[in-house]
Amino acid sequence: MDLSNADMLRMFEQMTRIREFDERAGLLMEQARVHGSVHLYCGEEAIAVGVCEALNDDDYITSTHRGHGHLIAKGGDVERMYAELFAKATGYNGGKGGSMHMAALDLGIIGANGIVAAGLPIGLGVAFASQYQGNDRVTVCFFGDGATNEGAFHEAMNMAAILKAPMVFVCENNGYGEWSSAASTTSVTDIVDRAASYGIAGAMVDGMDIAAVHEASIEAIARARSGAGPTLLECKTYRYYDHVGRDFGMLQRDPDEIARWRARDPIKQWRKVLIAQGVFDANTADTITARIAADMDRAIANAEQAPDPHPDALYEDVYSESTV
Ligand SMILES: Cc1ncc(C[n+]2csc(CCOP(=O)(O)OP(=O)(O)O)c2C)c(N)n1
Ligand SMILES: [Mg+2]
Repeated sequence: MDLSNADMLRMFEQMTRIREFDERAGLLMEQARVHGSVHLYCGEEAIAVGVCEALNDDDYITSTHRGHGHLIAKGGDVERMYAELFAKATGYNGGKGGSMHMAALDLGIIGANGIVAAGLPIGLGVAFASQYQGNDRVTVCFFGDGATNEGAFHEAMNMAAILKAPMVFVCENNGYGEWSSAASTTSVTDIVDRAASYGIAGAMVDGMDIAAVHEASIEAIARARSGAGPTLLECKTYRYYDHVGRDFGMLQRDPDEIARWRARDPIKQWRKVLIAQGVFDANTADTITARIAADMDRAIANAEQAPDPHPDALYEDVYSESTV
């Protein structure tokens, strides 16, 4: 893997941006300043950034209910994202979608999705369209371990294998679906084992190690782009906070388990690598983090003051079909 200093720095900045965005999103939910719930990506940043750094700008992603990290990694503008949480007209969906439905088609972001595993068949459709149109775009579907127990996962995997669809299935295995452990709901320990039953390539990586995620993504994306078919990429990771918000009080997780994973924090690990390689020193790293934190505070202030959607917008972007 050939990463320039600029690449490594951008990856650090993007992970930090996601962390700072979601720490604040959790706080805004607790303060009841944003509408609806937010599912925080803290702890999982290396996956979104490691994968999206390997994509071209015109490639596609589908996301999940825990989608802020994917959107930022694919180039999402944080002020427009906060505006969407505040239900403002300047939000990505004009304030009508909220956290779980943000989409930015011009960035190749087909959409977050509140329906677990729904992004897989949608992504398959997008990948099929690319294949049909003869362009070389790749589609990445992000989803959790829980999603792999849904019928939609299995149907999409099978059909993607048959079509040799240009896509990569990225499973973020954080060990939990809502408040249930994967061990109590999922028949395999390693989700990657499910790739074999569809005859597609599989790879498993440490999702806390951005270099490992990135390297595996480059290989899987190249396979998809060359017409050799999809890959199931399992990234072992951990959700620092509760299923919804920071502390919903629904799950008593073992504090040692949380501490063990936090000790392997993806941003801290990458920061150490960059310092060791002379990309920056500790002071510069802190300055960058402080700058990004200040950017977030500014984005929140601007987004919160943005105009509400005009009542006339109620019927825009709405589709319904009548047979009457
Ligand atoms: C089809 C469907 N079933 C159930 C739910 C409720 N639900 C929301 S998130 C979630 C857990 C998903 O777990 P996982 O796929 O591992 O993602 P994670 O939250 O861990 O990132 C469930 C069951 C839903 N939104 N959609
Ligand atoms: Mg999970």
